[in-house]
Amino acid sequence: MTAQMHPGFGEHPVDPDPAESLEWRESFEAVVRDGGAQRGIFLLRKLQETAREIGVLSSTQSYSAYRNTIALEKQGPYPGDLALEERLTSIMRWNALAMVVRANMAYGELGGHIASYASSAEIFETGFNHFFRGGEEGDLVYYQPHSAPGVYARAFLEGRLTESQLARYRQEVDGPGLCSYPHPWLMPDFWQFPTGSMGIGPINAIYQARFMRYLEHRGLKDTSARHVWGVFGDGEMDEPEAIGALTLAAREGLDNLTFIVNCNLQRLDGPVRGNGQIIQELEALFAGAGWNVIKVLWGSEWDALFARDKSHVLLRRFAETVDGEYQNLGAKDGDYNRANFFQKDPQSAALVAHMSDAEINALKRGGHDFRKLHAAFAAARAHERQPTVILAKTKKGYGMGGAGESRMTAHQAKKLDVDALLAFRDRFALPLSDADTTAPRFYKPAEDSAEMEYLRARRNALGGFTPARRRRSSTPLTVPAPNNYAQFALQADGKEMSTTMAVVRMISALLKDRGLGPRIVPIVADEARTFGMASLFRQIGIYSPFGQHYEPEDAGSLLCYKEARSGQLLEEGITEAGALSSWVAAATSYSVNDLPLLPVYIYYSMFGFQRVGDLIWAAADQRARGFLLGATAGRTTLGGEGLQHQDGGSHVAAALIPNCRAYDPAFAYELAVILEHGMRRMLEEQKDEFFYLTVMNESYAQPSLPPGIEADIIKGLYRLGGKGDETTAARVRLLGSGTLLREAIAAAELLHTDFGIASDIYSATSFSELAKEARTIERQNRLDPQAEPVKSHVETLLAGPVPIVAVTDYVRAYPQLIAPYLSARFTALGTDGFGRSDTRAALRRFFEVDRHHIVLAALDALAREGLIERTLLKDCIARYGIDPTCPAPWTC
Ligand SMILES: Cc1ncc(C[n+]2csc(CCOP(=O)(O)OP(=O)(O)O)c2C)c(N)n1
Ligand SMILES: [Mg+2]
Repeated sequence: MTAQMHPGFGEHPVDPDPAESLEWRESFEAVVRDGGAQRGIFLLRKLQETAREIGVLSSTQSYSAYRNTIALEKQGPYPGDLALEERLTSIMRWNALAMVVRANMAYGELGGHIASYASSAEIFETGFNHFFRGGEEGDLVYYQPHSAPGVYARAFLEGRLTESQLARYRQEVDGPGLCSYPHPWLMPDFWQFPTGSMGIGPINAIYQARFMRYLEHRGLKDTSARHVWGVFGDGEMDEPEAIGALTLAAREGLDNLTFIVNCNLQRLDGPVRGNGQIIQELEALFAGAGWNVIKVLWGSEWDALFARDKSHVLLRRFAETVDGEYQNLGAKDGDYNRANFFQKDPQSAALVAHMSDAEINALKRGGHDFRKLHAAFAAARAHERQPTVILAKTKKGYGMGGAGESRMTAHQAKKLDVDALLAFRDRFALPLSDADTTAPRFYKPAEDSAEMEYLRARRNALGGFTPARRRRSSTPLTVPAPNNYAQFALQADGKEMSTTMAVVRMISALLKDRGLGPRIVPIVADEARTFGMASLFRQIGIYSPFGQHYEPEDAGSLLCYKEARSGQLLEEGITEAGALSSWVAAATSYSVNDLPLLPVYIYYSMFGFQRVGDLIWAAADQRARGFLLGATAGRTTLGGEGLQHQDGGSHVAAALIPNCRAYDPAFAYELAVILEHGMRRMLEEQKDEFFYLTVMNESYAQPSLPPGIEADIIKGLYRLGGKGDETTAARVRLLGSGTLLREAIAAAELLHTDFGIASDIYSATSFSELAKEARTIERQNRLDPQAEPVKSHVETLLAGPVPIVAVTDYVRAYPQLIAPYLSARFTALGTDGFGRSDTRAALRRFFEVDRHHIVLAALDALAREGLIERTLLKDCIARYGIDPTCPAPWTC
């Protein structure tokens, strides 16, 4: 090892004076022998202090030696039947492998992973046999996604999945197949947590554990017995989400949380840290974040070697070995390991001199050793006041031999040839004939075999099977009547307010409802004041597991910053990913806890679908029910904030999520109608959908709800009124959503007074809802050619040839969602391009979505239809001072 290698974990510079080093080491050992460990630690601390004082050390080393954290003498006796568990694990391994191989023998395109579960089988089985509690109040386990075949293999033995389901792994379309990764949407009775997109599992697990505490502290549910486990990959830990919330878990003392990171040292393409040591790096990271770290690096076979290694040569050799080399050693045989690991140092060579190559080969990594794993899991479960991470060192593709074990290409291996299948069978002593092995057939021991009885007994002792998911809550929530919380909006009588103010007022009122109030979970990411929610601080309190250990600066004020153990508001700080994770924990509580809740997360709409869109996609997969409120929405309505804040796209992104129902209401009464509808759908009818509502901070006169339009508001479009003579030929239809509806109304006025053109005005509360229904009906008509074609709401309401101009504060793609269903000329105006800071009026002029540009677009449409002279456009440009030489907004 040279000093030129990449600095960091695994670095071990050449010792310039070994004799002097030895003297230091011997005197330290002598001190500890005579004065005890405490004395040794004291001296080390003093040395560190001195080193810092004289400037040779800037910080302390934040990781420990490369060995198991739990010493042999602390390991405790093994409480299970090792032989049976090993046999069961071999069977799981086999069935998981057979599932992938069979699918890919039939259809090479299906894919799947063998090597990941092969490396984590012992980790999973330790959990399943001893720790993961099942049943209604069981533990919550976040499974590494591409180890799903192992979870299916177990469910097969448990009698929860059939052989034909296993045979349909990754073939879901025509029958009860098994999905690739954990997807509650696709297997709603089985998977609880979607983890397929790396990083989402870890952050969701942390906030789930935190949410368990929230429920407990608020007196909503006793969750004290529930533990949250997450099995993740070492490569996955590079995802910012995976590690972004570690400090929260430590800060809030989440000892109900354990991560097990399967450190097989590899990810998809190659080693996670070829030139370093991922385990040491993760130890430093987790320990630094305040976690309890347990390393499980070496199997029991090493114990005897460690006992004889008085000079700690093994630890030195481990420290010198980088992960790329560990992987290579893992792929090779005992003789290679002897030559390239042990014989690098005469002392370590001597340690294994008496061992055969086969015995060296059999020195396992800790993550494949039930005894070591069990000790670590038990220690994690018993540990108090901190979350625990178990760093388990394994081999990727363990047991796959030349077909994958520690191989660079292990992750991609999906097929095994005949010899590899036979070798796997032999290595794990599976009772399969050659024909059954090469088929390959699934294997299930007889129901009355010792293995099956053991498996069932263990699950019984742990309260039932896992994973298992509840579809509906047993007691749905009742939604209060709107006059209890939204009267001011329904009968607004022209009062001025913004839709943000309106929604906050409705939520504040709902919070006071006896039944629903306590079940509302308001969530903010450090923007409560922005949205006028500061009064909630005192009204419901900010959740803090520690209460409030200080007198707030504003104590005594009506808006004072009150933290409380029973606080209801989740004030997440500046982490949209964290806030979204809290939202999903609350939004799936109907299933996870049989306790329906109504989470309302209000945030800067730009930092939602765009910033944490993948977390929202996962929430949709998880069948979340709740409200996402995209506040300060729209690219021109949020005046001064500029390019990174002004949202012109979230409605397009929301439209891509099948069970997301998104609305861009203009008026407070629209909002009230949608809020009520959403609550009924999610809480009373228990529909697995969630609502995205954009709300704005522009204050304007709010009309009262006209009679009879509630259903159309929900469908996405209603006629608000008209301007001018009903019978004029030169007539347009103006559609607007959100605050831009008001520009459409103003444009109708101008068209009438300045050009004598009549118009109909429509409020489009949701282009995505309109499009969703229209495409459903389009398809229905296509598939039922005998029947008279049915018309969708948008086709009915906007029938005929009168030109249509639609304007929103979003990009044109949003209103264009309805274009295919219209027979009239359709013009969409929108805010395509980068935002910038200025006044609303200036921005609307810039993006050409103000009343003048709407008039111009209407005249253009009418001229193209031959209904007016084109010269009117020139008049319009001149009259309103429109600069035709301006570059297109999306080019500047
Ligand atoms: C966000 C995201 N990026 C990429 C992938 C594709 N992917 C799936 S598994 C994998 C490698 C995982 O390595 P690691 O976390 O170390 O798990 P191992 O299989 O080694 O246990 C990758 C890149 C993904 N699923 N999600
Ligand atoms: Mg890995």
